Amino acid sequence: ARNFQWDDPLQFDQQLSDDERAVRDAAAAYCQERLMPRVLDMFRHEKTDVSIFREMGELGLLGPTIPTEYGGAGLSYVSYGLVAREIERVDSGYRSMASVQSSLVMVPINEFGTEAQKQKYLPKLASGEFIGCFGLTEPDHGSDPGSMASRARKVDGGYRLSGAKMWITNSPVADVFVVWAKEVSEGGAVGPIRGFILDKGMKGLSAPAIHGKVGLRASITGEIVMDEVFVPEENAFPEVQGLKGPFTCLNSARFGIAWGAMGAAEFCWHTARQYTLDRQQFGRPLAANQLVQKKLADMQTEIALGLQAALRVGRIKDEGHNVIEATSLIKRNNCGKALDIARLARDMMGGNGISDEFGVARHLVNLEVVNTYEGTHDVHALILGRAQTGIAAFAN
Ligand code: TGC
Ligand code: FAD
Repeated sequence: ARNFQWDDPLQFDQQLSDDERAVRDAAAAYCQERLMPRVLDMFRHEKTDVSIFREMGELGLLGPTIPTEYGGAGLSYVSYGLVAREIERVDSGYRSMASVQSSLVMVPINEFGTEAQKQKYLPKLASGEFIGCFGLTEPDHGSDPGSMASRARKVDGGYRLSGAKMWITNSPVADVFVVWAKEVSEGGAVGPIRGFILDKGMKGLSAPAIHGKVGLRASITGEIVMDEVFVPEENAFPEVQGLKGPFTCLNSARFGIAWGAMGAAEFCWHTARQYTLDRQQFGRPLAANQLVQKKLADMQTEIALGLQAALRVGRIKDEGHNVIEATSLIKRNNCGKALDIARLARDMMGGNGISDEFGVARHLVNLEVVNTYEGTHDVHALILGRAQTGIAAFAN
């Protein structure tokens, strides 16, 4: 019997367990029923609906990999990837809200936090009662966070944090700020990067919104401004030092983004396929043209391969092995390919492709951001280049 399914050509579905399919289906139902109807208005008017955090929290979509004793769902990385794909099938901005909370805020607290920090923050982040953000990028230090200018000056009982973080997802609505800064000893010596948990309302802490983004408009972005903010010792991560701290969070977030980008690409592919089947020009469907079919075949191929790659990396990760470079490979490939697919789909829909009503142009401008954040497309090439030549192209 022929069992070729055009929308699952490599039988991705059959490689999932029943539990994984159940997680995927629950996420898909929520995303299609609750998020999809809201996205056009929120994107068009640059609105962020914070109730989405609570809704996602109720369904266990925040911190899926965090142990259940701290309110997480205790699921595998593959399940986390499946959830990211369903959320981003609707909008990369919603996936951003969730992946920052899950990977960039809950992961470091779980990995590096004290027992008291875990008890205090994780259950409320998992339920969506607290909203979290992650401050690494600065106005003058993006791809090179190791050169950051933020400082944590050691003082009696804690630290005084000063500096500015730029392009921070969720910051204007955040209750919890995971911030990275270089420690300065009481004698004035600049030490390693350390991580701190700041609470909304701390004196000297503010988070103004950044307006006018042409992509990711349903996800609020802001700065984090720290003017001599006193952070008690109990709010510092006690042991982790150096770039390993923030990069551990990025490993998890980049993995989810590689899956999410495929969800956005699938939306664009399916929309373009249906559109070209329905739309008649020259007396027949657009889909009857060889040029159009070639584009659909290219989309199908890249998505099928990208999903297989993401699943493979997820399986290795779930076995507990190191996948740092493999994560760069799938983040770079899947975001770049998704962006190409969104552009093709936009073109295939002619003038309608430009309208936000059809969703494809929205995905296209979102994916421009997704290709840039969490390590740009080219920075991931340099990580892979270093890993195969032994030469760091970005070093002095
Ligand atoms: P390098 O010499 O490579 O490494 C310094 C130290 O860090 C360790 N390390 C890692 N540890 C764990 N995981 C990783 N992926 C690691 N990569 C490196 C490394 O072993 C070393 O440790 P040690 O003990 O020897 O000191 O550092 P470098 O400064 O040369 O790095 C260069 C480069 C380009 C690889 C790196 O800086 C980089 O990845 N830049 C990109 C920055 C980035 O991704 N920023 C993301 C900001 S967050 C964000 O965008 C959120 S958007 C989320 C959303 O809204 O969804
Ligand atoms: P730059 O580093 O200045 O790069 C500019 C260009 O130069 C890129 O094309 C890059 O590939 C290239 N380039 C840089 N170095 C090299 C090199 N050595 N060789 C060749 N080419 C190079 N950050 C956070 O910390 N937390 C967040 O929550 C967060 N959310 C974000 C949300 C949005 C909407 C956006 C747009 C960004 C967000 N970021 C966040 C920041 C994001 O991670 C950075 O924008 C990204 O790392 C790139 O840094 P940059 O913008 O400073 O660009």
